[in-house]
Amino acid sequence: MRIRHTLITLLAAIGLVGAGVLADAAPAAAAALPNTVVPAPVSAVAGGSAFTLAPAATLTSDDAGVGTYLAGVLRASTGYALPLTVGATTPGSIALELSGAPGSTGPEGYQLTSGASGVVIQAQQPAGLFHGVQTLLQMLPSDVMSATVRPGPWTVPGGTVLDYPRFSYRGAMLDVARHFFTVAQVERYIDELALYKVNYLHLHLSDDQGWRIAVNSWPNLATYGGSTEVGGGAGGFYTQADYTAIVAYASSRFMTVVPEIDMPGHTNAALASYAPLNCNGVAPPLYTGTNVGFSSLCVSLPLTYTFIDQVVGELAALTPGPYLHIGGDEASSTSASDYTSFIGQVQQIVAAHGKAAVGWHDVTKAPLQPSTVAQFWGTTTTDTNVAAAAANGTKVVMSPANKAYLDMKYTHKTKLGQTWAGLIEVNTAYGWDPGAYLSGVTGSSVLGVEGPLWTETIVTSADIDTMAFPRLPALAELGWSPWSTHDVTAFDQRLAAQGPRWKAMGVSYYHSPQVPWPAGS
Ligand code: NGO
Repeated sequence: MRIRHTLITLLAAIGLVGAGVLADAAPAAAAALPNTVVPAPVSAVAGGSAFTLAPAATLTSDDAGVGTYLAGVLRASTGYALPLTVGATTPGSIALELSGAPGSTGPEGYQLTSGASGVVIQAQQPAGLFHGVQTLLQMLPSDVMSATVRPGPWTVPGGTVLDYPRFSYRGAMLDVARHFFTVAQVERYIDELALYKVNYLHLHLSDDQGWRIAVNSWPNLATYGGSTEVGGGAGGFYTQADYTAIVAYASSRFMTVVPEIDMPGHTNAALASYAPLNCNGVAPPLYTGTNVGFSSLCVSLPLTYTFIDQVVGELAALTPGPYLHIGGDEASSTSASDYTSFIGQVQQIVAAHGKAAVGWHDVTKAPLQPSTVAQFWGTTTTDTNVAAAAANGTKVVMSPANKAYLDMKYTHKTKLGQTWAGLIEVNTAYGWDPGAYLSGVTGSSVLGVEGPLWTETIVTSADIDTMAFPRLPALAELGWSPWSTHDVTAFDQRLAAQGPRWKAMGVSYYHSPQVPWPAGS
């Protein structure tokens, strides 16, 4: 106990006990997860001396982008010069190396070693360095996330972290159709997601209330179909240059954009923009309410497929990632046979443009191509169509609405959000195993996890932050961390360490009573 107390006193002296590092370590144990890191690493062994970043410290990196990212964060909060050398042969005080990583780290993992002389992060790919950098930032005091100079000291506990993801797909969805969000707002969310090793950003680009991406061959979609939003506001749309900027920004954070054009339902904005797309040739009015299920593309019309081919063609050409999301949810104005025929044709169009289709799990009612991915958004733990598809080889992204929907209220008192799938407190969002949740959809059938944020009630970046934090980190942890690390008490402690970081960054978050937030955060 005395050793433990001495250690805690030491850590308190360097300002880390507030953030919880090692505070719960067993007295003599070498192996202890740093209590500050979300998602929990595969292994974290404490040991050796701590490292303190000095004013004269230097940075080296084998990847210019990741080095520049780290330098940007550290220079802002420490005020140190931190000169960066790319491709140096002698390691700097913090060295990011694309060599020496154990094979187990794979394409996204890393090994971080911290000792008196410095910190070394080794990875096989730049993505691994980036994820290692996020871990390093979470091992530093929370003030490191401040945009203005703070006093420090900037100490990292000594030890070794070995880490890599459980699932290859760790996503977040932002609905930019119900309310439009600017490029800057999307980039802000990307930056927040990147802290938790999220690697897919799914953009819900079209719905009944708005069409948000310029399509050159069908210009009215954006200029007219994008001219409003839920509640009747002005809406907006991304030019193709805007979309390309988002894709590039996401890529700089090792995040792949998955664009969604929802169809055959959720298409009122498109049907309102072009009368000939309607079975009766009459364009309906724009829609600013929140009902679902009333619109459908005209499945029997040849023009429908010309339209989809051109829209998908332009979007696929702008999208470097492998996936294009076709929606497919809540097509209650489309007959079952029309739906099957439609999903069959759309999969072929998407494949012809070199992408794999993703669809909300409703698409499992139709025969699926081997490359098509289903995104489960149900509220039950059994779904015979999804299970049958999985048995047939379909990969599934898990977004159960009663666990993963970031637009559900936390409690009845939450001002924003909806309740149709239930109330989702942070421990509810954390309390399920994506690899064993849905009957018949286990193991290698599960591609990963995604937290969708629908925006019927979400208007500002502060609204996004309040609904995503702290639940998004819970989902990110389910996607990244091995199930063996799953422990709600330990998770809540590690989550608590994020509070002061969000405060330092100006991120609004829900102060869940389930989490022991440090005083003042
Ligand atoms: C459903 C519906 C969306 C709503 C959302 C609100 C899916 C896949 N379709 O999820 O249109 O915005 O619920 O929670």
